[in-house]
Amino acid sequence: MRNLKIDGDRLWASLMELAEIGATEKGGVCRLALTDLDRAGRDLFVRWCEEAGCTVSVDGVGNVFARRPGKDAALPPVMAGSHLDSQPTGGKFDGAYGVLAGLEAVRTLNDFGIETDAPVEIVAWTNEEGSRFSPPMMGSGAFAGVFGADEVLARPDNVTGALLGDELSRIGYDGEAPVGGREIGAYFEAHIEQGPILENEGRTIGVVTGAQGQRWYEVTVTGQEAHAGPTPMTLRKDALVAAARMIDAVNRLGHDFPPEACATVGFVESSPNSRNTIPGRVFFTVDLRHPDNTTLAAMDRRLRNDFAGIAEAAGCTADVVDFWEYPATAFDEACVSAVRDAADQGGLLWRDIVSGAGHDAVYIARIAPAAMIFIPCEGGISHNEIENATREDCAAGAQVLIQAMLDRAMG
Ligand code: HGY
Ligand code: MN
Ligand code: MN
Repeated sequence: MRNLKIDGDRLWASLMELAEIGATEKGGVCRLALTDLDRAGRDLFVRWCEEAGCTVSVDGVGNVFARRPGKDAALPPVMAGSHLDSQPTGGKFDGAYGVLAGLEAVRTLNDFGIETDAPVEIVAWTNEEGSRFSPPMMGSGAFAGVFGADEVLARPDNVTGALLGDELSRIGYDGEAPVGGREIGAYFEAHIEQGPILENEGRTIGVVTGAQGQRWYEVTVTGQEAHAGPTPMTLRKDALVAAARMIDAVNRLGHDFPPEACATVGFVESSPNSRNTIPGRVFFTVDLRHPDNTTLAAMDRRLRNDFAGIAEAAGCTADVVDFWEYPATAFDEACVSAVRDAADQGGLLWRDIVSGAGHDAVYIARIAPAAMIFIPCEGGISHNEIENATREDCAAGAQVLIQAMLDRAMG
């Protein structure tokens, strides 16, 4: 099994063909979850899987599974996958790479006529990004029992209010298969690093040992609308000024817990958004991350204290809602070792790394042995249309993926 070579050109061609769906002018993709473009990406993936001889099923929250039979159907499948939805200004590789690297593994097993002991499954999870519908990782979260399926189906589009379940049936991916409740032998997810470490160190493979914890908040700052002209500066309750100071405090919080802490405000709505009315209400989101749970809790306390002081000084109130969180997560040591061994077999330069981003593997790790494989991305840039990876690194990551999968799927 050591000399199974994946076809890097075939993988690259599939990546570039998928990237045409939702292609943006700057070379990225916009395939927001459950839009017509997400449907088109799913349809292409399903066609490719069926052409590769897989049996495709869709579960009640739209997760797509492509199953390649093994000698023993009773064995839990070895699974590889990621997500097909993207950020609004996303790139060609985030998510798509992990799904198509899984497909390339199946295509390669077919090329060599390999029959694995355990079945192999490729999966595309619904709404990993959490951009259109929040929180992220909903498909894998429902499969792992973190969210109820009905809870997921009832989530509204953050802008239009359209329900996830309605959008799922509109695009025809409201599947019949049960959501979760079945054993997975092992789960591997190949992904671009989305950070600068591998590229800076000239390494090809990141052996992902786990992922940092995240805490998401929804904040509503309430002041008082008033006329921009006759209202003296000293009498104002300007919700946007208070929010601006809080946003700056979030950034300072990230800098104050170096070197790993991350703190971001990515979504802001001000109302009434009129040029000559003092804003009375501002809604914004906060994303805090850290690999150590104790430090993440300290960041949480600091955030609440900062916001309370800023709101009071501005004559406003701040309602801070805990929206979503998961603790720092460690991956399965046997799966992580399988990735390390595969990278060694390939003579690739690798290093252990903790994921700064969230991934479906984090939730699947709660119900099955799971690990991830990172490859570098140019400048460490992701969630950006210029996101880029090389054909060679994509092939190297897929080669590590198939070897790690075989390590778990053969006897
Ligand atoms: O936000 C994340 O870490 C991932 O891209 N959903
Ligand atoms: Mn991703
Ligand atoms: Mn992403």
